Amino acid sequence: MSLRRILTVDNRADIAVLKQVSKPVEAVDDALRALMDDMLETMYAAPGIGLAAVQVGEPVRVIVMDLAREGEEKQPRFFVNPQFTWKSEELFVYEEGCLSVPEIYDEVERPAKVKLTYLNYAGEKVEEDAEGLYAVCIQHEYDHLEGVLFIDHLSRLKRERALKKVKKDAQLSAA
Ligand code: K1U
Ligand code: ZN
Repeated sequence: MSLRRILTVDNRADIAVLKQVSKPVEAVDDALRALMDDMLETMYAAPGIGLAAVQVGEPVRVIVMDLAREGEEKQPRFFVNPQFTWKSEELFVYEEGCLSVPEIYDEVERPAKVKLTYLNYAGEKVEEDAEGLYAVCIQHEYDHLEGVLFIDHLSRLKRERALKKVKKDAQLSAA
């Protein structure tokens, strides 16, 4: 397993990759499992609760997640080719963050509950209901597969302020 670099929005080349629509996975094989292992290690190290493959420069439809709290046993989850089959009309607001938009947190409103299908680490089809943080996180990560960042849900003013801050922070930490 190895740690991968997480692409961030202070870098123009990284933005071009993050804006891509990720391609469907054709087979859940050992090469894909190696990518998922690297993503999980990278997510734990960041630390984060979710990560999409495009965030490590691989525009394929793969997500990893672990919503276990500190001190709880790890609960890694792997999603290949996820699809939503239903979204509630009821909405839920949550203050989101993103490893590709470091140190920016803001409220995003999304459907409170979703139903989804995906292939797991073994390549088996899973159908699941999600609510609470699980629903928030899977929708945030699914957005990455479509080239959408959580700041794209904010007003133009807030998005531009966020991008400016991320760039300034990156310059300061490089100096
Ligand atoms: O960049 C990402 O997609 C990961 C992101 C996932 C996420 C967070 C909050 C709402 C929706 C989606 C993160 O993990 S940001 C970091 C974070 O939330 C966190 C880090 C350590 C402990 C607890 C949370
Ligand atoms: Zn994100």
